[in-house]
Amino acid sequence: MSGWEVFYESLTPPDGFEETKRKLQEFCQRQSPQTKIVLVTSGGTTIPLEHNTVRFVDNFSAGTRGSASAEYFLGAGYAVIFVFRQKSLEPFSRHFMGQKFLNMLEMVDENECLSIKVKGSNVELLRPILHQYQEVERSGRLLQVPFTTLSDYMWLLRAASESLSSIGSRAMLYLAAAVSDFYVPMDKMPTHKMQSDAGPPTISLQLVPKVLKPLVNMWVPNAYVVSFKLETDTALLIKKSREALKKYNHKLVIANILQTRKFRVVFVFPDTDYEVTLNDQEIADNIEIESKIVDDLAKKHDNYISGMV
Ligand code: PAZ
Repeated sequence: MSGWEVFYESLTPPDGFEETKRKLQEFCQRQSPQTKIVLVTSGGTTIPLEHNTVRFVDNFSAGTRGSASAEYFLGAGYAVIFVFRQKSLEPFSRHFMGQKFLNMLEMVDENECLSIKVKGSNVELLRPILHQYQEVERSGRLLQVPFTTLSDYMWLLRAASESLSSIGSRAMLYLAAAVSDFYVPMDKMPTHKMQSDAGPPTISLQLVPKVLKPLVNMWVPNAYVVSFKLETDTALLIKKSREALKKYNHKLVIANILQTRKFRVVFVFPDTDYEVTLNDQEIADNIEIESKIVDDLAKKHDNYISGMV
């Protein structure tokens, strides 16, 4: 068995996995024969430190990239499988997180009848979002699948990829989730909450095998696969992205730096690369970089489907 197979054997599937797998297959079969389907992964995986998990290692990702991109893919006519970290941002509802939504409302007391209204200009903000959301609900073009741990993510990624294999080149994978490179194997994890009176724990992390290889070569060999690369050291960004393309043989790496990811990414191909950016005016106008990323990718995907690349 190869490294990734041994790794999968050691992982427990998430609760309700068989039901989720059935939903994924049914979702792909239900779409019309021309519809393109994109799998968007979003948010960060956790690494449990105990079987009865009280503590875990997490990462910064809020799911902004993934949830915004999912919306733009829906706007471009795609059906979307959104595999996301539970409690991270989701398409549509992301616009109304925290107190933002409450601040859009006002109470109106008319003739002793109390009602709630959307305040003035917020109507204009809400209308297109609600409109798109309702159309997506009606057409059944969005399937949301939550994960928490690295193990959940791995099982769901494989199941979603395999469901997509039946639609060949009409499938795109847009792997924006921040997936841990390290984990604590099940057999190295204590059953119960670690106790401080046992002294400071030594936690030994192991490397997560790269599943992009089986994904590209075996699970969805005809899909348009796009991965993301996040770095904090600019000097490594393009080099590491090219190495990934060479190793896994997929179509494109979208490279970004932690601090500038909201207004600059680099599309890296085996022999070329270019920037996609927002200028000051676009930032002031609240344009999201994901709209540009998705616009560009949808064109590339069309060319790929028609055999032009
Ligand atoms: O979720 P978010 O919008 O805060 O961040 C997005 C991102 C930086 C996680 C994504 O653009 C990305 O680069 N994902 C891959 C990370 C990696 O290198 O594993």
